[in-house]
Amino acid sequence: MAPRLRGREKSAIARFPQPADPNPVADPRAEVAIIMGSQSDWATMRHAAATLAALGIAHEALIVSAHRTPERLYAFAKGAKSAGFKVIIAGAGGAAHLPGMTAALTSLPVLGVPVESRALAGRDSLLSIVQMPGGVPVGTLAIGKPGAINAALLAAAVLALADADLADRLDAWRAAQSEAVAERPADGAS
Ligand code: RP5
Repeated sequence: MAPRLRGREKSAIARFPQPADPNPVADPRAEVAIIMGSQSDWATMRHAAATLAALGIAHEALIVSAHRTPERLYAFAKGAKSAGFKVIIAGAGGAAHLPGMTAALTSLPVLGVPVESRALAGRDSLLSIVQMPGGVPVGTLAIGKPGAINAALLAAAVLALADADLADRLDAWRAAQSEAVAERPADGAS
């Protein structure tokens, strides 16, 4: 049974408007939800948002903490499919149970991004997310910014299966990436 939510808490999750900054506008077309355990995760997860934006994929970023806002997590995950999301990207650090808990509550694909923790450089996050027992999968990406970018690219690949225009944009993105790689290294280049 869904938890009973009170006034402010209830309105905070209605079609998942933003918890303040930095991404305050709910987009009714959003197919990808980017959730994260804390505002502090945004420095990493913003790279997923930027990659989706570059590919023209509507998305929504939300703070949903498994341990600080468990009822928000429950309401989000149970309602994500009917809200129109098709893929969930979940970033968390430390004892990072957000992706696994989300996957337990929805049949949507969940991609987990281990956020680089201060104490253990993200190894704790990685192991917390990647070691799901068989039966409830979380697709786990690399620690930090590369994982956030790749989560967005994987989400794009999933959506592109049913969206030929997006498939073309994704191919173009990959081609541009290839073209940007010089054949020879040079001093001062990055
Ligand atoms: C996790 O705890 C979050 O995902 C974050 O990576 C970590 C630290 O959170 P803050 O203490 O910075 O809010 O829940």
